[in-house]
Amino acid sequence: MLFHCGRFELDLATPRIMGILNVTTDSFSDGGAYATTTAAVGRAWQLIEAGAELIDIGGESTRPGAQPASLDEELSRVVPVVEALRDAPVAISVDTMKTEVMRASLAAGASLINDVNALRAPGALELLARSEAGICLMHMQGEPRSMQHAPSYTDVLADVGVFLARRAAVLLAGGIAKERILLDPGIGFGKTLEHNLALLRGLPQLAGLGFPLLLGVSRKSMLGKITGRDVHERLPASLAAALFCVMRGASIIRVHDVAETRDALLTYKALTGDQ
Ligand code: 7PM
Repeated sequence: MLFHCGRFELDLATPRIMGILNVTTDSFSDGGAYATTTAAVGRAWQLIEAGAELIDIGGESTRPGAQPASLDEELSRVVPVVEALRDAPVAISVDTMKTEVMRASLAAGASLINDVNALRAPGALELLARSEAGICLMHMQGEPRSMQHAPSYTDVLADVGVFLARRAAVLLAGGIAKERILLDPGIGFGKTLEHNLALLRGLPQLAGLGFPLLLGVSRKSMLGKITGRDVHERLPASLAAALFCVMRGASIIRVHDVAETRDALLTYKALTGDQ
């Protein structure tokens, strides 16, 4: 299945790596290391050289408890970086919930909108319907500030699946081509460890919705709970999670550690003999 992502067409028969580029000041793992445009662009090229085929630029920390960034803050952090990368040989994705940030990012050359709020902001769907960019629809229960207070579901896999199927149907009804849509269960976004484990074990069921899956588990607190490791000591756990996600049907893996994940995926592919 070919994924249409702006000027890029990605054959997702082979799992792809999306490198994370946090340009926030309080991101939970890079702690503002790339808060200036120059530093961010330098990091993007490091990720590209390491094998990332998509770069996800996030200007608003969605850490549990994080205060929302202002529109101006988010625009000033993200747009210059997207512009500086507009001719890069990889798809530039912007991780945002704000329609105005989506608009400015698309104008600056972004090929993918990664929306943890699944295009529910006013005007977001209409904006994307007038674009060719790819779209990732992610599930989140509540909002970043409060989502981890008391997550609860009747049946987390069914509930998340229904939400994603409904959002995808709304996009299709809005004239957005199926080939532009990715689905993501939103690991860590309003979920307990048990909820996250159920979603990961149930990926084949989510893949059955008929859209490629994007998964972000890299360095997340669920891995800390399992291993007892601090956020910067979670590479082995992140690699194990990445391979598990690919084995269960994920097409795009969103990670901090691109070179290490690339080697793990190449080894996995050689061992399974899959195409
Ligand atoms: C706290 C919690 C801080 C989570 C940072 C994060 C995803 C994403 C993020 C994901 C998609 C992080 C996340 N996670 N977009 N953006 N899927 N589509 O690990 O899982 O950077 S922010």
